[in-house]
Amino acid sequence: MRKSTSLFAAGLCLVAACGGSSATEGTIEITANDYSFAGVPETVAAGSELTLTNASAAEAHELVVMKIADGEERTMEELLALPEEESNALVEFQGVLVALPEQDGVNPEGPGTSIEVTEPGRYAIVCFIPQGADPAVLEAAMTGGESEGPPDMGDGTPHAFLGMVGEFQVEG
Ligand SMILES: [Cu+2]
Repeated sequence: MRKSTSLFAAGLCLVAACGGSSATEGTIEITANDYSFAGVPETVAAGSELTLTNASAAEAHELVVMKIADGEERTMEELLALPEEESNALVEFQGVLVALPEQDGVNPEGPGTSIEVTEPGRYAIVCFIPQGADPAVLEAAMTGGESEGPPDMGDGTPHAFLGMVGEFQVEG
């Protein structure tokens, strides 16, 4: 019965023009550049899926999606500047897609090429891959299977600190 209720709600939405809400829904295609995300809507409808396309020919990028704690109003810059344990306690990991240069993002830990956002709230997207990391090392780690620990991606500045962050709101 849930299904028919939501269909009914969608019908109402059409008639009432949805009160001017402009939440983007469906599949949201985010593009990674060196070093920023493009195509990030301000508001996203709950149940939408995020995908990642890497437009860079040189760098690998990732899309880490985190839900920010309700009531948290500091900017992404302020949250990133906090000690790691403190910022970790303020966010809830939702998923990650990794994209090699000029490729689409895939879940490095299993099947899947998208991340669904279901709960309303404020979300952060971040890329933590270090600047200058060798995409071949990352690719080997993703396809290897017998990797021990995280791949050695060098000690470059994580892209997040070069501006590769974004945020959006999920509306129920
Ligand atoms: Cu990146």
